[in-house]
Amino acid sequence: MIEKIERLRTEYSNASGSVTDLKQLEELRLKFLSRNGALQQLLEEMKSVPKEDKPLVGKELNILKKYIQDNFTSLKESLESQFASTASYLDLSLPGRQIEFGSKHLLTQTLDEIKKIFKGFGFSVADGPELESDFNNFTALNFPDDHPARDMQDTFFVNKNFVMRTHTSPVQVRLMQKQVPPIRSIMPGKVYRSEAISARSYCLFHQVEGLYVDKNVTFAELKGTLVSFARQFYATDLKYRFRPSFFPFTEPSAEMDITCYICQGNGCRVCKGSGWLEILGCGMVDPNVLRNVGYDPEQVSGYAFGMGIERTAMLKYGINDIRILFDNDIRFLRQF
Ligand code: 2NM
Repeated sequence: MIEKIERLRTEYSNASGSVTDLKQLEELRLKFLSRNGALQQLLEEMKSVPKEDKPLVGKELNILKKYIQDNFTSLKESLESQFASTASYLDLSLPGRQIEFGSKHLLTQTLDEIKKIFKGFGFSVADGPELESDFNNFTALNFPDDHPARDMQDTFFVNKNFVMRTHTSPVQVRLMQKQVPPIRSIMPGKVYRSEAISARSYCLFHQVEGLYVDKNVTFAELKGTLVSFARQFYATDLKYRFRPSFFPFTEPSAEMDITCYICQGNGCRVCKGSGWLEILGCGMVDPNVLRNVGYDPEQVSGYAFGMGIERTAMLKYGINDIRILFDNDIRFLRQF
């Protein structure tokens, strides 16, 4: 029996010495330490050892058992820590991970396209701060003191005299204040409105506004420019109409509609049965605005227009919820 114990010790010692990975470790466990393993078998044989030999054999068996268990535990720990480090997992034959390329957000793509068209008409691109004075955002633009847009419910007031701009028109005010006509610029950027968030409106969105001020600028030029824009941006063969409207900063003012791209003007869900889609607002710059920036309305005139970029992208690509443009869900973004 003592001999068997010695043999198992040697056998285990040789076997454990050649274990180099976790799979071999498991084989070692099965062979020596499991319920049917060699150690257990030897322990069972204790039953048949003569009574007088039991103390000695038992002692030797216990020493062997402790040796095997301790050795196995430390071997397991060292192998596990070794394989937990990445270096030992480095498999140079694995195929490389594919690098994901980003792309421009749909809003950026839409804005780029709008900019490109207006640059083609000779417009430059200007920008300005998102935090604006109440004067630049409202007063200079001919908003009366009691205009509802000044209401706390529509505008984010930072303090009594400063607001998060509610449109990009203040950039035009700044431009006119520091430059003499001719001015021919578009102003893209973020604007803020304190509105309930829904499928159609968000507290932040993007606008492009445009301005042309010079001697003898007419409404006919406004129409010509915007119709050319719409034909390049939406469809070459579209029909359009200008509906009278009202803005504090323009007189006369209009909204431009194009025939619905879904139903070709027959009436559908997107155009709410009318056959028309509203794409932008526009008008002749109000003489009061020209005066407020130091121009003489007897000498110069101008036209201006504005469109929401989210709305424009939604119209062009048939998107029915504005919030999806701000979610940054790549399943959506990848489609464009
Ligand atoms: C619009 C619609 C119509 C506009 C007017 C001016 C300014 F500064 F010249 F008076 N800037 N933008 C304007 C006119 C904006 O957006 C729907």
